Parts: sequence; structure tokens; C-alpha cells
Amino acid sequence: MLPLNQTWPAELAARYRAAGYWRGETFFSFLRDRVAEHPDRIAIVGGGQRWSYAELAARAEKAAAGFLALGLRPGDRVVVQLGNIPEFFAAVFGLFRAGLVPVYALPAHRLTEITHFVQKSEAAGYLAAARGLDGFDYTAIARALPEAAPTLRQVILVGETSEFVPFDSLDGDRATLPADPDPSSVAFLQISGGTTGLSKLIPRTHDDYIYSFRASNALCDVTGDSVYLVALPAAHNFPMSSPGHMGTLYAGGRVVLSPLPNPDTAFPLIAAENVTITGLVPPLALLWAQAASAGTKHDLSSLDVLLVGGAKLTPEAARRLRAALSCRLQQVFGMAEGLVNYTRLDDPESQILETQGRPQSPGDEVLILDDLGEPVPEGEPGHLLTRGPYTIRAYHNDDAANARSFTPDGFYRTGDIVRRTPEGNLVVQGRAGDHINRAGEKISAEEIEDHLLAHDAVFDAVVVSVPDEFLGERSCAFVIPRGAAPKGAALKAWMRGRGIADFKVPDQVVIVAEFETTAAGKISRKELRARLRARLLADEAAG
Ligand code: OOB
Repeated sequence: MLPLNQTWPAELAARYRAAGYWRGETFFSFLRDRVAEHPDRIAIVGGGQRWSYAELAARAEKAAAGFLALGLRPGDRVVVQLGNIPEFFAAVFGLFRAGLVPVYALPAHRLTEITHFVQKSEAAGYLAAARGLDGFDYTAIARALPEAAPTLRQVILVGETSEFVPFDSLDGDRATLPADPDPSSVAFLQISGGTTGLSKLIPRTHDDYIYSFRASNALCDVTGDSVYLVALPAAHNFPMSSPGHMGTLYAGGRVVLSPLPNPDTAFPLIAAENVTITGLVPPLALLWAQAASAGTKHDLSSLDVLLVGGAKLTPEAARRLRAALSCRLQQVFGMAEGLVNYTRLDDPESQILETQGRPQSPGDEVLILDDLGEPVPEGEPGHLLTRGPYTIRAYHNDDAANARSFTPDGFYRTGDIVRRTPEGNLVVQGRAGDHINRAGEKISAEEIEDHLLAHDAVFDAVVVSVPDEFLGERSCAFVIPRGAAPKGAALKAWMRGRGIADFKVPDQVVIVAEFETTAAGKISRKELRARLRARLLADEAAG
């Protein structure tokens, strides 16, 4: 099993410790501290349950002892695929307590993606819900997985199961629980948005990640009185740490779980639990704003801070939000690899509406470079690169991606094109890579093209992003058929059958006879995508 590493050069690590960024806490040590301070305060509300801090920790310890009793060993990886249910927290704090390493999959992922995560992380366990909040039957994944993933030794399911280990049955001798891990060790693996090919795995340490949400708490006014609504999937980095459920638990606040992100589900929870803060992607925020303006019987007045990020919020959309909601607005531009930028709550209105904010930590180093790697003149757009106390230095087990994504002196190439305003805020202008940001879900064009090419009737395929009024961007696949042209709907159904997340199935399929090529013949994939996108937009504009 490949060891998990995430190391900063000694001199930088020393600087981050001296500055007080890294304090030597671990995930379970902070939970233990909160239990000591206020055992009876409510930590988690969801699925008809209310768990105090003491109860959360007790449930996590029970699960932790159970994981070890099953033969899982500290350092083993466990792919966790749970929705916004309380067991998510019992499971992940249980894994932390046992020294096991969660690999965070999203509920939308299907067999193909889960297989990739298990293989890439050499996971020993898969932990999912027998039935998802959307009704999906995850036992189908659980059954198919072991064949493709020889490292897998245990499958644990939340809910009814006779074939696999029921999560609730986990228990064991608390004396077997190990000492807290080294705070500089890898605590978990996040999934990258994936700009090229399959998702990469992002190793985050206790020190770096805890710092990230502690810094966020300070900028988002999160305290022990905060009530955070998890509307986006709990396993995503944004609702986890910006400042998210982890920031809220760290502060001793309350986390409320919304099983679905729509207003009908979320609004009653806001009213009933006096939710003070939440985070949404732009399309959802606009949907909430629309529902609120249309008039709702639910009292939303407790909502104090709304964070919007994951994809670009246009100034005009920000103004619409501002008009419809009476809470404070904060833009967040972050990435699972690290760097998080926020507009500050007391920034002038124009900066909150028109920029994506500035780095949250004085330790964040940001470069804006031209195509040749030289700094652009101040205010001009360029490639954003970053390095700092909570930005990774390498992906797990991926030399090719690491060579592409990091400079020799350890800067991460974000792939985003930004410019900096005179006040120091970043404005996201676009990106260099070929992914589709579909309502905050990142889709690799290359990954989807590879799927399409596996279809018998597809000779060639190019996937591009197209601006979309509601989603921000949607995906469009241009397909050259081999023989009789496949129907778009049939192709989409076939894609779904390949066991991939629904959000990756192309929104639109356009059958073409050929791709435009230059007189010189071959052009790059990137150039081809750009031309096809331009052609589609021109056709649409022409009606
Ligand atoms: C968040 O994380 P990821 O890893 O799913 O995606 C990161 C990418 C960024 O590189 C950028 O391309 C895009 O998502 N992005 C934004 C944005 N926030 C993220 N693009 C424009 N405006 C924004 N406000 O998406 C994420 C992680 C933590 C906090 C917030 C978002």
C-alpha cells in the first residue's frame, strides 16, 4: 500500500507553525475538546435526530472500535459515500478516531467513479448508505465493487442490510483505539474536480485543513452560537470547510443537515432551527432568492450570512440575490486543493457584488502569470498559481498530474484565469483547462469524451462547456457517428448505464459529419473544443 504523504519543505512548515497556523490539533482531538467544554450542547441535527457533542463523540468511538474489530488498521483508506445524514459524522469522526483515512465520494458518484477511488487509494473499506436520500440503491455498487477492487476487505452500509456489515452494528473494545495520529499526517482524501481525465485524490493533513476552517470561521463570523445548514453534499469541500460543518463543529456551533438543497426542504429547516449561515452554489442561491421573493410562509430572518461559491456569481446575479434576501452576502472562491478566497463581510458593497474576494490567510502566496510564466501587469488577467499553509504540494499517487499541476517551487497551478483589483480582490475571468463547471460540479471534458468513444456508433467525440442561464455552464457533446447516427437520448441513456454520476451525462448531443480542421490538418483538442463551442454559440445566436 502506497503511503499517504503531504509534506511542505521544512523551512515553510516551521514558518507555518511559528505563525500559529498549524497548532498540532487533530480532527478527533478538537472534537474531544468541544465535548469537554460543552458535552450537552447539540452538535448535529438531521434525519429526525439531535446529537449532543458527547453523543457524537460516543457514537464515533463505538464505530471506531467496530472498524478495528473488523480488521481495518490505522492508515487504511475507506471510501465514504454518504448523504447529508447524521451517520456521516459518526462515520468520519469514527474513522479519524481509529486512525483510518476517509476518501470522500459524493452521493452522485456511481460504480465507475467509486471503483476508480477505491483502486487509486487502495481502499480497504467502502462505507455507504444502503439506500440514498434520492432513493438510489447503493448495494448495487457494494455488490459489484469487490471484483474490480482486490484491496477491498470490508463493505459497511448504513440502514438495512443482510449482505454487508450494518453500520449500526459496529462495536468493539475501546481499549483497542490508538493514540491520536501525528497532526502533520494525512487525515483524509478529497476528490479533485478533475480537469483532465479521471479525478485525482487530494491528501489533506489535520494541521492544514483545521487551519483552513479556523481561518474561515474568523472571516465568516462563525462562533459557538452559529447554526450552519448543510445544503450542498456534506462530503464536498465547500460545505465542509468554508467554513462549513467542520468549521462550525470546531467553533462549538450546531450543524443542521438538509437532505436536499431545494427551498422546499431547506426553508422549513432554517425556520425551525434558526439557521444563521449556509453555503450555496450560484444556481441554487438564485433558486432560493426566487422562492423567497415569491413569498414563503417560513421565517428566514435568522439567516445572517449566505456564502456563494463553487462557480462564478455574476455581478448581476449577485444584485438579484441582494435584492431578494435580507442577509449578508459573502462570495467564496475556493478549491479542494487548498486556497480559499472570501469577500469580507464589511467590504464595500461593490467589492462583495463584483469580486470573488481575496485569500483568507496572510500565509497564502498568490501569483498571476502570463502564458510564459511571467507576472502580468497589475490588473491584467493571468493564470492563478498559489502556495500556502493549507494548499497541497502534490496529489496522491499521480506523477503525471503532479508534474503538470505544480511548479518546481511548489506552487499549485489552479487552472483559473483571474485578475486582481486595486483593492487586492480576485475576479475570476475564466479558466485555462477544459472542464465544465456545471452548477459547481466540475466535469472533465476528456473523461466524458473517453466514455463516448467506447460506444460502437461513435467515431469521434468532443465535449465542450456552453453558457447556461440556469446552470452557469452545461455540457455539449459533438459526435461524429460511425455508420447510422445514434439518437441523442439513446446515447445519454447508454452513458448512464456506464455507471457514472448523472451530472456528467452530456446535457446536449449534437451529431456532426466532421470536425472542422485547419488546412494544415490536425489541430489540438483544446483548439477543436474552442471552435466547436464558438460554432454552437454562433448558431444559437442566429436562432
Ligand atoms: C470548490 O472547490 P472545487 O475543488 O470543487 O472546485 C474548484 C474550482 C476553482 O478552481 C474554480 O475553477 C471554481 O471551482 N470556483 C469558482 C468559484 N469557486 C470555485 N469559480 C468562480 N467563482 C467562484 N466563486 O468549488 C470550492 C471549494 C471551497 C470553497 C468554495 C468552492
